[in-house]
Amino acid sequence: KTEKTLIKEVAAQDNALEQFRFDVLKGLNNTPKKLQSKYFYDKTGDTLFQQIMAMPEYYLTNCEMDIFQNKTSELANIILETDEAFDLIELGAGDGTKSAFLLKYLLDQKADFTYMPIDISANILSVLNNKLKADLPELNIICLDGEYFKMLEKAAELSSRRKVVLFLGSNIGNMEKEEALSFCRGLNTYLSPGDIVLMGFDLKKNPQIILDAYNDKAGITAAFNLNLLTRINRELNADFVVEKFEHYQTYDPLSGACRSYLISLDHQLVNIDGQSVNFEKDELIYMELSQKYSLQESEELANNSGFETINHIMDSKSWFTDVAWLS
Ligand code: AVJ
Repeated sequence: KTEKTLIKEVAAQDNALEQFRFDVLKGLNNTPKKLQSKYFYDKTGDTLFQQIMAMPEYYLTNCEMDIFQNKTSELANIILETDEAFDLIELGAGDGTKSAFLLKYLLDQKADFTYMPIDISANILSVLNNKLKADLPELNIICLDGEYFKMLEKAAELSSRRKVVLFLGSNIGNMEKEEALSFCRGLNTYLSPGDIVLMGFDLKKNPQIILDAYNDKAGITAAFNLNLLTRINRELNADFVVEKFEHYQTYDPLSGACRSYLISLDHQLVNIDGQSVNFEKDELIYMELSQKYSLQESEELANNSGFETINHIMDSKSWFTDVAWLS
């Protein structure tokens, strides 16, 4: 590495920390108070999310695994409709457990492609990279660590071939519906006619099943939310007493919005990087949205952002769907 690229990376890190500080202080000075769930994923957060994916209540991963394991050829046929070489860009790749099935299948078919996983966590990308280097040594892989659109831009610079974009796991659910719409419109501007998006939607279903997935008995989801306070303590020199906050989860079956909050159990003052933030007793911090969709709502999202729905593949329970869109 040249000295120049090293300096750039340090600057990018400083920038990320400065952005984190700005977003946290802005969010906690807002009414109602809120924090962004994209900040859940530090090293501990990555591990907690892997534990969530392994919980019996968190059906999402099992459902999408069912699709990637048992309907691999259907997924691959959408991508291999033309035999032109392509770049496979994955937004929010995480540890890539599901995508690995598709990657292996594509390699077995001798498809010519480069895999470009994008994630906000450099930690989970290195986990992914090590795993794929060992399991699929013949795979071409370029890891991109950062925010979706910044890294999409990088990917677009690096790629001159047709693009297939994976956005799995119901990551889209973390966006409010209007945000999801502008996100999909933005995504489409990076694509050319004929490019493909595969997007994972968690479907509306028995509301109790959804609530249970985000309100597990073992308290892992609670720990996942509370860990952001610990991260703020460490990285922003703050003094949250984590025990003085409690996780609270809601699901509204009419709108499909599943939301998590932290409740302040006392009146308390928290110091963040020299600034004091007041919490009333019972005051909430809004933490995360995990939006659920009907199949029809997913199609409306496609239509309103200039995509054509070409296929959708469901798990055996019809709880989750991976939808294929054509740009
Ligand atoms: C990674 C955004 C898909 O919203 O279901 C899991 C994160 N939060 N349990 C989701 C999450 C609480 C997850 N996504």
